[in-house]
Amino acid sequence: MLNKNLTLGEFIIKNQASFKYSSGELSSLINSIRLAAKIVNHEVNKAGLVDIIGETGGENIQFERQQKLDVYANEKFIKTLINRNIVCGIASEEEDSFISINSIDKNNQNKYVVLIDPLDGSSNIDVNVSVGTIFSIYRRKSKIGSEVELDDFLQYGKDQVAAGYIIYGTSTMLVYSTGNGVNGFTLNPAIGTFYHSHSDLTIPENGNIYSINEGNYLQFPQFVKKYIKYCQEEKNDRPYTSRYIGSLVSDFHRNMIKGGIFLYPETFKNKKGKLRLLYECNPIAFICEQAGGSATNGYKNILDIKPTSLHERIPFYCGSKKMIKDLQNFL
Ligand code: AHM
Ligand code: MG
Repeated sequence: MLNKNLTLGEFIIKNQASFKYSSGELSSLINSIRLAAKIVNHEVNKAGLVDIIGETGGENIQFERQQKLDVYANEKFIKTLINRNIVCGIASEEEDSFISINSIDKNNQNKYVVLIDPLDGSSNIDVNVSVGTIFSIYRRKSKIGSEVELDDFLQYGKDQVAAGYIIYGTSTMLVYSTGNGVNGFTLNPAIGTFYHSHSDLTIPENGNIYSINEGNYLQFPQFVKKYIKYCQEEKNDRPYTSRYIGSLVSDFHRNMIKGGIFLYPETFKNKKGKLRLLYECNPIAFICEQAGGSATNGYKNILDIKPTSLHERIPFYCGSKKMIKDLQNFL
């Protein structure tokens, strides 16, 4: 049951024992993400006020323009995780390669690696649209105390020990799961505290929202085109509506609460899809499945796909179970 006075810090302590590798390390990790989230939130909220918006002029590994707040969020999350001596490796959408903490601190004995998209949807910042942070946590596979290896990051999504996101929206929320359901926490900005606001979040089995960038319609695979037409047909049992923010965390969060499907197929421009398996699709798919929904690349469950490189992209469809099934019927 929801105790509305419970803070995220208290929730983490209370639920530590239910986590199968309960040693306190994962709790500290989530606590450090909570801290970085507050710092980034403070900066994102005043983005319209200070001269921080704009491009750095640099390009990240995917050759996209970086916004200054991307860089800021990337730095804050990485610094917080390193300073708190909580992880053994970090991979970020904004970094070309992963960071091995043992190359900084030879005595590091930590077990977890974190993969992070520090500020997703950042092209939306300068028009005051919600953006988000997405994170994914795994236990390392290589020997504790040694340098982390690429394989520590290229794990199946189903092996995530925790995943979540922060949505910097009309209110700021942190939503996460350690594999025992999904819980949401809303920030009271006046006192800087996240309160437990959404207990055991579940996505409706069926929904009426479809979210896709229809500007790319002509480039979509046939089954997606057919599905969109199916959603647009006027039938009483199919009262669909289209909602697309262009900010994955916000689009997914709305669909999880209301029931819906999010689609990002391959296009001529992005032949393998646009979204990244490790930083975006896996953590969102983990939350989606924990909430009772499903996530696929069309053919295979996202969480069952073996990653082959850090910045790999894939087509991504996720949301209410029945809607994913309907989509797959057109394959
Ligand atoms: P980003 O990681 O460069 O911010 O891009 C990811 C974002 C997602 O948040 C969103 O779902 C998608 O890109 C929108 O792409 P498009 O503008 O092509 O519809
Ligand atoms: Mg992103």
